[in-house]
Amino acid sequence: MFNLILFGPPGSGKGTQSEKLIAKYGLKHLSTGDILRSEIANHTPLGVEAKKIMDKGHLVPDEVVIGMISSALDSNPNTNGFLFDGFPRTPAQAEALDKLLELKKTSIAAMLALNVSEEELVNRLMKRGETSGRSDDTNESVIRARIIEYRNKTAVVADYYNKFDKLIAIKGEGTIEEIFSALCKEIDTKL
Ligand code: B4P
Repeated sequence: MFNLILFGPPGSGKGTQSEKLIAKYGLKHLSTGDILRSEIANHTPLGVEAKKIMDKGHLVPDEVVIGMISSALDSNPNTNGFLFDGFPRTPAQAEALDKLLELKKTSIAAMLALNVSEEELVNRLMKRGETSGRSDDTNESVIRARIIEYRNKTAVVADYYNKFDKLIAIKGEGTIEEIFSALCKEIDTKL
């Protein structure tokens, strides 16, 4: 199995680039944000609790997202590999992911980290909020809270993968195609 993490702050292009990467490399896309939004849309008890947290721009508790990823891994035994999008977002999630992959006798090949300035992040998310219907994209103070949460709890996850020499930084500003080719160039060296 060939497993990648697409990493970066909210609005850095993870969801956008994931769609293109899974099509090119035949990986299974696992986005914790998408799984949570599907729980919300289905009004499950998990979704009702998650919505309250996401609407404040905060992170959902580790045990909830780790449980979601564990079941998603079990449900896809025959995949070529996984593309993790928006996960792991804390060091505890990163450690749990390593253990889950070890049980499946596989590991992370690389973490691709998209770097984007804070003003560009806010602009992109406000723009998406005009059409997406996502309640966490329409209010600038919630968007800023998500960026602060990223700085305080998530940015450090890059150091975790850097220790294992798996971190690859990518410029996340430019056209979607330019960023996609920069990502592919790096991924191709790992195949
Ligand atoms: P996510 O769903 O992961 O969403 P996100 O961080 O907002 O970024 P996303 O990937 O969707 O956006 P993209 O950058 O592609 O998280 C949402 C919430 O769920 C979190 O705040 C948290 O509460 C919760 N959550 C999720 N995972 C969790 C976890 N593991 N632990 C705890 N809580 C968790 O795109 C943004 C916009 O930019 C788009 O409109 C796109 O069109 C545009 N764009 C993309 N590339 C561009 C480019 N090159 N130029 C211009 N615009 C571009």
